[in-house]
Amino acid sequence: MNKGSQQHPRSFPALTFDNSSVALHTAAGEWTYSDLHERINKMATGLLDGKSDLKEERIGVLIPGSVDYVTTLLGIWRAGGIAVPLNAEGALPEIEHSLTCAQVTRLVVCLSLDTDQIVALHILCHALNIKMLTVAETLADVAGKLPAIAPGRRAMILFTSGTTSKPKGVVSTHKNIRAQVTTLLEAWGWQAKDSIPLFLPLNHVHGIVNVLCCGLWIGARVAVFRRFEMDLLMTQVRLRKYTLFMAVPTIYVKIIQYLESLDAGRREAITSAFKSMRLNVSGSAACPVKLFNQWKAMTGQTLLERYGMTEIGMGLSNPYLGERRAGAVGLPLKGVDVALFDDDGKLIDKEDVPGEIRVRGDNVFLEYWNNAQATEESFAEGWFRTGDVAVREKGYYRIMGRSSIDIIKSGGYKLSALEIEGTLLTHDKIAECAVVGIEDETWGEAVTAFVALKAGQTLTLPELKSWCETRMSPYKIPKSLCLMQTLPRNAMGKVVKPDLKRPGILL
Ligand code: MCA
Ligand code: AMP
Repeated sequence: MNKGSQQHPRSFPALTFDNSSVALHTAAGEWTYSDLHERINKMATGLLDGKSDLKEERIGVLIPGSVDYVTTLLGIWRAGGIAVPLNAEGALPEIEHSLTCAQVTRLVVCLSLDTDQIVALHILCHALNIKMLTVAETLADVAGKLPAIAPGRRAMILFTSGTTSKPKGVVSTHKNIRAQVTTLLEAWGWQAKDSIPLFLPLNHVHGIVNVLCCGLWIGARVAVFRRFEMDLLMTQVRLRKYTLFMAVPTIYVKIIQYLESLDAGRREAITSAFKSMRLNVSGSAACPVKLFNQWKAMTGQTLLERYGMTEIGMGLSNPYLGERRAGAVGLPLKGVDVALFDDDGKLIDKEDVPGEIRVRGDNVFLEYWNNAQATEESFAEGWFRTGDVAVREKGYYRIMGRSSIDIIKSGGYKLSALEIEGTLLTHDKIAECAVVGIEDETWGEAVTAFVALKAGQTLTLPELKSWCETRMSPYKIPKSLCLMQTLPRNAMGKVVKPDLKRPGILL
């Protein structure tokens, strides 16, 4: 195993590899660790543009999965900047929020984005006084001297939805990322000979930390896809290109549906390839027991379910060796303190008593960017308050739900009902609305809008969806619309959302 992280404790270890093994496999070709190492250092040098250190300048990254994405992310880290990865499929108002909130001064884009999107980004960046650049024009001809980065410095801002209407910027330091990576390397037995596909969005911890950073840290091969593409991915799986597979439950559901659509021979070729892998991991949302059992029956793989959050990386995990229990998220990872607290903020030390999960450790983020109040409110006596409720049963944690009904998990994405409601309320025809997540086999929860229209107005779901297209990311757009005369409210005038989540409400 490469001992890079020990030789160079201050820089991201991917940059300490310098050998001819394949680091990245992309549609455009393969990149060895030496190639990547050199390219990242040239990018860092180009970003520095004569300066000795970026000193935590925020640099946006709007690039789909590719060598350019990796070069930019690690180039920013190497030059002392803060990377702000953005949703390449996000709507313009969302991108604008992230850019302004994080006070981004430069945005690295990829010219293969849609032309209309590039034009719109140009106009936006001009208005916000942000310099837009590409990787090709930024790469220096030769790598220059790069700064030493102290571990406590800020490395990344990821936007996450919460109980407030607009997403908040979660700031992680180099030390946080290192802690998040190294605990997983050990827990899941990562090896340099591993090979893993990366098809998850690259503005979230799951794709960035669990797959990309872990893979590059250990010296493994990471196969980067522009996005999740079933046929392409399954072809590679069938060719037995991977030893590891990490995905959200929705993706496992979609693969099962895909496999069921194949003839027996092709299905068997893929299921046996999954069977031969070292490990299949599920996370970002609850893995239903039914899915766990279906996957095992179909592929022979016992899914390893783990629990994490943007603010903490991973906190709990079923064991790599040992019992992987269906419906449970296992035990605290090494170096991560996890405990349950009751409503009065008292530690729960008994089993079978539900409480809020709170987390401590080097893995826990530093702050919400420029939001001291939200940062302060999210900690209690040094513990980060996740807002998730769990119970400990026979040693293992089981997630029971969230303390806020306004957070929806759809296909692994965390969404704020309030943010979606805020946008819907700007629709001319909508008088009042409430957004909830309704249980759904594919998505986990499906965004559902309950709407009361202004007098004399009509609105169909297709009309609403097309109106939403330029205003929110595709995965936030309501999957169902339920028109009501008025919304159910309690004596205080607050919408009674639990009534709207009742099973069968949409029938
Ligand atoms: C796509 N659509 C969705 C979602 N994704 N709708 C609701 N929820 C979604 N998650 C929309 C599409 O825009 C499209 O709309 C329709 O659904 C069908 O799209 P389809 O092609 O089937 O889906 P897809 O484009 O293949 O995407 C599905 C996906 C994707 C691959 C599961 O959602 C995904 O990558 N999810 C993973 C998110 C993730 O990595 N989360 C980690 C954050 P229309 O038909 O109208 O055009 S959590 C995290 O990082 C923490 C730390 C953790 O614990 O891991
Ligand atoms: P995010 O803020 O996008 O990082 O999403 C983190 C949230 O995803 C957590 O607070 C949980 O609500 C949820 N989550 C992650 N993993 C699991 C899991 N295995 N089971 C249930 N919920 C999960």
